[in-house]
Amino acid sequence: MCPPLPPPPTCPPFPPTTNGLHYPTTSPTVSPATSPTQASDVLGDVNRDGYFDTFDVQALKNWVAGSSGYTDPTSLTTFQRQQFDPTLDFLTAPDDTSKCPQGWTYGTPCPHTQDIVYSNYVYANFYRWMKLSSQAEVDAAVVENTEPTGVLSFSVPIYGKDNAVVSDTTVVQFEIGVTGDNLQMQWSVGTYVSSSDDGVLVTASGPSSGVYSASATGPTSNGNSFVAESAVGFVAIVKTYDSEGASANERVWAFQGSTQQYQSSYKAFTTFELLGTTSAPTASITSSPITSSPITSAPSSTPTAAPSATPTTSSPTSGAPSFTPTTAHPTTASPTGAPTTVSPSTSPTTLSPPLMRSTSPTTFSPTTFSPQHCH
Ligand SMILES: [Ca+2]
Repeated sequence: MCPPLPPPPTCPPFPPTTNGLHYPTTSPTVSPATSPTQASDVLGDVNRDGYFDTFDVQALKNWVAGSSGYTDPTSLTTFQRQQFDPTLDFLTAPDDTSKCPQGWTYGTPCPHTQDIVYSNYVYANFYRWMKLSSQAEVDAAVVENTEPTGVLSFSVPIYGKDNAVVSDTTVVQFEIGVTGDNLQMQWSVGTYVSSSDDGVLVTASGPSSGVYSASATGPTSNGNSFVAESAVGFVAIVKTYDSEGASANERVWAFQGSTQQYQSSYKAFTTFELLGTTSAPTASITSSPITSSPITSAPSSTPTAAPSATPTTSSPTSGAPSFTPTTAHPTTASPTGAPTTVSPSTSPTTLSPPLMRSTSPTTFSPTTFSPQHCH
């Protein structure tokens, strides 16, 4: 049986300070600015007390659970709400909104379970903050590609849990979803690692003021120009090491997904249009047809439609033949007046002239008289 608890101490009006300063005894006379400046924004500071610590992880849990006092984020700053989502999938909305807490009506960025885990892992120094807060910022800073023969550049700002630059325990790699000749782009900043399941992998240089970067020019096989490609994916992979220089599966995170991360699959953080030349055709023109036989069948010997019993025109288009000649006279010219032979023939065409007389003379019977004066 425990002894009864002693009575609680009488609390002073304010808790004691640890830095020797004294709390004010009167209320401030000037209201704070309604929109805190960006300079006061601390990565991971969900409860906006100026620090990132386990209270922020707990606050994030409360928001995901919808605990009392953690259901209406409208009074929070935009930056504060972005700290709900350290995996940055609010930059690929509406993907993020599908993960909002049940009944959440405040849109993206949404707090969800993966963000609690991520925040906790940053606190444990396994993960890092990637400091990007808008699609415009992503478009402006992550990828730059000005012309086919120009430089293709990538850069992301990465910070540790205390919002400071970490250089000795962090490796940042970029996975660029190019294909073909572009896999052989020439890296002038950063170190080529290998081709990957979904493109090419390069270890970024840096950090310089927290920014890790890599740059490349086009492949030599295409005359140092890139080959034009659309919707090329960009993935940033952040890998950390402990003080012994060891890493582990749970120290690798890909924004938004890569087979380089344990049990993850490729998902671009952003995509871009790679300016470039058009590559030459990969196959030469063939002179013979692609198919060995015509693609249409031989014509049928029978028509597909039966002839109609009724003509489509009511009468023939040409008139019936005329019974009367169209010309009144023969078309041949009149005979000429001159004989066509030069001289008459010496040989009559008939052997003898036609007889003018009858071959049988007309006979007359003489008149007979009786002798009367014969002496
Ligand atoms: Ca905090």
